[in-house]
Amino acid sequence: MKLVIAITQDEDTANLVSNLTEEGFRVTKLASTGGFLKSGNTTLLIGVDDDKIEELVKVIEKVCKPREITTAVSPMPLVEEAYMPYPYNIKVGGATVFILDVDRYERI
Ligand code: 2BA
Repeated sequence: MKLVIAITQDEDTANLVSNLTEEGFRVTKLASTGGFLKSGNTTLLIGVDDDKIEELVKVIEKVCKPREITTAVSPMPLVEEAYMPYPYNIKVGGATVFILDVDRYERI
């Protein structure tokens, strides 16, 4: 069994959770915050049998679309004196997905 941790954009969450539950996946949704943009995103925990992983990844790929956003957050550290708000375009998502081995799974 695997535990999939998928960090997704809030805009895709409702659609993704619906698609996953319709396909028979069990999902836990957590509100999270990206460290770079300091804005909300969603972290999904999905426990899944090994033979279902590719199916799961396909659903995530289908629903979660990359978006370009404009932010004043700099990708490079700036010294305070040199700080000047400047709009940057950043491509966010579709999704950041971690796939971990599960030692043991119990539903009690
Ligand atoms: P944030 O940390 O808010 O990052 C949002 C987007 O900002 C990232 O999109 C990336 O395009 C950019 N970004 C992040 N850190 C950067 C940096 N040091 N320099 C330049 N650009 C940077 P994504 O890569 O699609 O990530 C979306 C969200 O997924 C992240 O939100 C974070 O919450 C999570 N994430 C991504 N990679 C992660 C990782 N290795 N570990 C834990 N969480 C991760």
